[in-house]
Amino acid sequence: MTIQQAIKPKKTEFVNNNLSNIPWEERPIGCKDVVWRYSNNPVIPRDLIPSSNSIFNSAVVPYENGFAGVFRADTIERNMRLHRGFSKDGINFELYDEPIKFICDEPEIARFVEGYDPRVCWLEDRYYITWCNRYHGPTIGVGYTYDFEKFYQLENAFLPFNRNGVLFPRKINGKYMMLSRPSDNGHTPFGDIFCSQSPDMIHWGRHRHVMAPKKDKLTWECTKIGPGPVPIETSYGWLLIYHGVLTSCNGFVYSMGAAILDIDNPWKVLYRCKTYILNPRTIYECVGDVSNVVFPCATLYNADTKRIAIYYGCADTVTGLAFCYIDELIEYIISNSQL
Ligand code: BMA
Repeated sequence: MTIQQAIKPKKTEFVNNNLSNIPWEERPIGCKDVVWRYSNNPVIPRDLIPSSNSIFNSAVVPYENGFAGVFRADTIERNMRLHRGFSKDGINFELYDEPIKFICDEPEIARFVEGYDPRVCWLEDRYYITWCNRYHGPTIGVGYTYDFEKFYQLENAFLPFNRNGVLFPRKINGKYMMLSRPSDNGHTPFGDIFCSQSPDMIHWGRHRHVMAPKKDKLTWECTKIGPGPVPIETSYGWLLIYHGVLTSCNGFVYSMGAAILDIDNPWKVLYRCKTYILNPRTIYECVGDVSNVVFPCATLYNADTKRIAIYYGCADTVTGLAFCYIDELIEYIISNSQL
């Protein structure tokens, strides 16, 4: 099977319908924050599987009667690998110790096995996975699964160097669309978000600039920004949760921010919240392999209850959960917007 054949849609019996029991905890009494943390964080400890040094920056989606995910686990040799896992409640996870092995008929693509910072997007009939894939430097790997058992790998979306590939959950104007953050081969002291289009998930072009860091003064997002979870479609536009980075005298500080993008032209930013919505404050966000990092990679959204659960990496070590109400978050973004 060639990569081109592999993307032909197949019938799937798996339905992405379980949003009723997303993890949830009400805002603590006295807390006024628009986003609040799960009281029992972290939900995924660093050593959940025998091979892991750390499990963070990971993606969870509804699957069958519970949840499934693709998880970034760095090994005790400090290799970066993607693992699959399942959960009944979105809080207690079982991960496979064996890393995901993508089925790929292109040896030139298949021979690179390093992967990190996955996002998972239900799109049309399958779960697409995008991740930071090493190919002569970081770039965006693209693959898919129907069942979280077999995983298929497509072509890399872009030339190196690029990180944080995030798909929109439906075609827009007949095209697949992906946000990403062109980078360098190291720890990248810069970075804007771009939006690219594709007719077939293989060929990506029509690149449009979305947002730059706010460099004019020292803000929480003055060094670089990158898209986080798959955007959520709302009547105001696409709700984008993203990360923004400040360079302090102690190094990078990664916070979580939010913006609303135009529904048909998602490179147009309608609202952009000038404050962060979550920043590193707890011990598990401030102390770890890389201190002072909150890095959102997935949300679960229940449109009936208007609840959002956000999965985010904490200090490049463990995985945390945070919560918000979508209406409150949108109101917060709009009333604190500064483009
Ligand atoms: C970024 C990525 C993330 C990581 C973050 C903080 O460049 O590599 O995986 O969480 O740095 O170290």
